[in-house]
Amino acid sequence: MKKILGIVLATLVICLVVVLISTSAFATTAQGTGVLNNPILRLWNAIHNLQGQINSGELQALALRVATLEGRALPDCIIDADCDDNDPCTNQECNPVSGCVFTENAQCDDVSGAGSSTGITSGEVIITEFMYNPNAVTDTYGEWLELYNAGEDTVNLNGWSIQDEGTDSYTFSEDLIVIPGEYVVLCKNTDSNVNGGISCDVGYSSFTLGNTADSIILLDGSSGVVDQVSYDVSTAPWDSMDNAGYSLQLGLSSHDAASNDNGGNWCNAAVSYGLGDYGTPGEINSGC
Ligand SMILES: [Ca+2]
Ligand SMILES: [Ca+2]
Ligand SMILES: [Ca+2]
Ligand SMILES: [Ca+2]
Repeated sequence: MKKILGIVLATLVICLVVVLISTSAFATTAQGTGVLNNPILRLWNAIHNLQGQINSGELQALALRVATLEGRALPDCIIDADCDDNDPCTNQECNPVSGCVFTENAQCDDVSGAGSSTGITSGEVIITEFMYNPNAVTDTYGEWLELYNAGEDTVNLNGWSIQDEGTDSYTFSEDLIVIPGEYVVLCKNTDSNVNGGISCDVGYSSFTLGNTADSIILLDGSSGVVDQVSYDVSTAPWDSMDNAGYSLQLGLSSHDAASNDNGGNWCNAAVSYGLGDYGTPGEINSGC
């Protein structure tokens, strides 16, 4: 029995020594010769050296030498490591041979609109609320409108536009991703210090909401009409909602592009924001 215990104990001691030798404390070449006999230590040092080369840029120099030997140019991204195409729908990486490689990511699966390669022309983005006649600040500062993604596809509003029946027109020139069930707020002025206290997702210009009658027409990147709302607060049923400082909001049971054509499905907001005007910019409507 004592012999067995002795053998077990000796085995444990040997294992402990091997583990100690394999730790970073021993993984140096400070033994004078610079050469290590122990294969485990050599492997350990090789890994550490490779790590150091990657960090120091020596890997780039190595890639350049390989490229030169193969008679091809070194991809630019090896030098400056910048492959960003500013497309939120792709991930990018630098391949040392072929250069920048872009792959579509899950963020924009089934995205419709600009920047998409899925071919979907429009989602069900609808107009759900708008402040046509603010009271706390002037119209130039305080007009805004709210869109809602009532569909099942994520949408990128880059390239989309808003128009009226006249000459007002604004085209969005930056990515604005709207996932299903999400609201976005478009503002005449995006500075919450002067726009009445609204947090905006994007600003627009060259587009004004008339204080009596007007239209909001939402077009996708292919100029297809996604939604339209036309209002006239001088006639029924809109006239009952003609109150300065109150947004016009779509009833919660009417959140589709056809139902919002009917003024009877709209009402004044009942919740105040910022400096005291009423509306729920970027949030679920307060109900009609
Ligand atoms: Ca106005
Ligand atoms: Ca207008
Ligand atoms: Ca409509
Ligand atoms: Ca709202």
